[in-house]
Amino acid sequence: MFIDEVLIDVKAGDGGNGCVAFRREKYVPRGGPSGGDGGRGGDVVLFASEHYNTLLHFRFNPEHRAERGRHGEGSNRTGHDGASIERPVPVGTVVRDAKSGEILHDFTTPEERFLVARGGRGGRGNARFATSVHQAPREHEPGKPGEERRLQLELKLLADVGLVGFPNAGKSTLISRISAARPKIADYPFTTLEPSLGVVSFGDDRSFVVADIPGLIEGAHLGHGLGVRFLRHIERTRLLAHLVDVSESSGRDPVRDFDVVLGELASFSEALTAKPMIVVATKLDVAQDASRVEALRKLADERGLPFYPISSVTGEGLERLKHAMGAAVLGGTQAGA
Ligand SMILES: Nc1nc2c(ncn2[C@@H]2O[C@H](COP(=O)(O)OP(=O)(O)OP(=O)(O)O)[C@@H](O)[C@H]2O)c(=O)[nH]1
Ligand SMILES: [Mg+2]
Repeated sequence: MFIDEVLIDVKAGDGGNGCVAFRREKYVPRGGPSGGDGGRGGDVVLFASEHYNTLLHFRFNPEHRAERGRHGEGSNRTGHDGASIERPVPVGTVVRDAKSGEILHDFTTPEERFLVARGGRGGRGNARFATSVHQAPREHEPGKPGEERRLQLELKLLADVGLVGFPNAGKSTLISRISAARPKIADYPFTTLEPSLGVVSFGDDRSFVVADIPGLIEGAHLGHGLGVRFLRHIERTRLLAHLVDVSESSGRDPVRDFDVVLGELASFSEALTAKPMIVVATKLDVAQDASRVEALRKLADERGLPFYPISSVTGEGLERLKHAMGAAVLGGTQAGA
């Protein structure tokens, strides 16, 4: 199961209370105050881990509490600090305060750490309140409560190129041809139910990451099909590759398909439509009717978008497409190679 959004509750440990005590020893009359301070409560820390690809591990485990600080004791003994807890999140996780919606942190690199709830300070024991004119203080402080908050965790995959298009357009087939990813491929809509990533290597040891996401249909922003929530995974890409099936067997109008998908992208976020886009005509091997390909090419030309006809079956156009993607995300002069 691919879980990309969860709510969790975190609670740092409370500080331990300060203690009231007086030294009582044989032959030491009127021993001074000796109440120790409370220990500090433990923190709750999130850290980015490459071993996690989803937020699934939080699904049935939504509460995370750190240990409280122990109370201070007599003979000036300070209470032990509570142990902190650390929880892994996948790289690409955005942490929000669930109440205000404010973004608290955005995990972009492995091993990055972020404190989400600070442990409470321990209270001072009465020994700390003694002065020359106040030699038997009874003052002491309770520990401060640990921070407590509800967090919304949202995973946004970190990919360079996002594949968008209608169901059945050939997105998964393409990623399986240009990377080692092996997503499910089948001749029916909505084969892909969750996003996946593929690493594409090209040139001399250079590589970039492509995201395959579920297909979009008209009204996806209203919840039709699988909806548009997966689009969050391509929000951070630098390039969108818009795949359009130009084969006859699809029985679809490539130009109309293109505009429908564009409309769905726009209704999700204007920022998506502002991203650089390339148009990829797919299934060239079964596109006998050249007019469909040409209609799409014309549309791409009119909008100033680069156009790449391919066949994932014969391999036609794949090298060129790969290099165009690489050049767009990594820069350099590889385009059209
Ligand atoms: N002839 C031919 N068939 C292709 C080509 N690319 C994909 N197909 C076929 O088209 C069908 C759909 O391919 P997928 O890669 O699963 O399509 P998708 O865009 O990932 O579809 P969803 O996951 O449902 O959104 C499969 O039967 C593929 O074998 C191609 O270049 N030529
Ligand atoms: Mg697919």
